[in-house]
Amino acid sequence: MNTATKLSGFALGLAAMFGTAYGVGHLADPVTPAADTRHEPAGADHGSDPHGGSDSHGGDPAGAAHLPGGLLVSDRGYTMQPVDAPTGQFAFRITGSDGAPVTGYEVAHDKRMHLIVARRDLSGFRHVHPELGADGTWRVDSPLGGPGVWRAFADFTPSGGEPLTLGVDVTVPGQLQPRPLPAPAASTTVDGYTVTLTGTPQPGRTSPLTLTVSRDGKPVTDLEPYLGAYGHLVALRQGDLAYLHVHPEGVPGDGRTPAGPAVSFAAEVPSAGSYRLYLDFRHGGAVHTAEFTVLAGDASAAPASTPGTRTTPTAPTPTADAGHGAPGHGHN
Ligand SMILES: [Cu+2]
Repeated sequence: MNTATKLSGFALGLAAMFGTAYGVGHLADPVTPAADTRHEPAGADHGSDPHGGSDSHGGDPAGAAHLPGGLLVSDRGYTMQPVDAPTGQFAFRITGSDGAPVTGYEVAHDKRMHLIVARRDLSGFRHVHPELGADGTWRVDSPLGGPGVWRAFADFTPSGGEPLTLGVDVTVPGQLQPRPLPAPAASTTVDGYTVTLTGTPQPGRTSPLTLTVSRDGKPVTDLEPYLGAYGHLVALRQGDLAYLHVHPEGVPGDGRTPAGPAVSFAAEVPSAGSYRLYLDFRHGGAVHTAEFTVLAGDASAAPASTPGTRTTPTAPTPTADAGHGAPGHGHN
């Protein structure tokens, strides 16, 4: 058996054992092509290691039911599969438990499919709406903004089913320039608008978050409905990009929800830590995205801020760890 075959077989074994890590380990390889060689000593240990903890990390169905959205590429029988697309496009399918592409979807927030992408350093957020082909393939002008490993989230509801968010890693080749996560701030600007955040998310309970929009020092009171609301808020957790779609309070035209300047949300985050919030709002006929970093819960509990190191070619060890599944797995 040549080395390449052996390593490839080992990688497949890892993928089978740590199904949820497959997307990271597999798709990170083009960015860090040397990663496979680092598996070899680990693989040699693997055979003699009783490896007692591994079962608790692999595909626990009860555990998956309690996970935040977007961490799994396959859940409840549905799987997100990127497919080849012409340059400049992004295409994927959702397959069902029979392996066939799903073609029936419910409309939620005005659309049958919400595709959200962010690079793994939490930069480059985009929220777009692909078109469904008769063969079950979703296509859209590529929202992937530059080199790196991106997380693509499909937020959808299959016909007759429950809402589901699947996530898959997609690699854009090229020289990666990781960006540090911006520091927490209560105010940000985008496209000439100033957006101010009040409220702090608290783990395990619903917390009010209010975003207030102004322009040139004046409150904006004529926000335009976008996807059935005056704002859409997505939160991504630093470290694993757990996905939270936060629902606004009230809907346009209900007689009590103002068209700005404040848009209110009820947010519940799954843990303390750093999150990046992305508010989509519509004004002047265009959709704008305001971004914030927030610390949820006890700030001291936040993980060390080392964004980008996992996908930096010069920092191979963390990337190799990512391919081995959950931190603390102990596979050394
Ligand atoms: Cu959407």
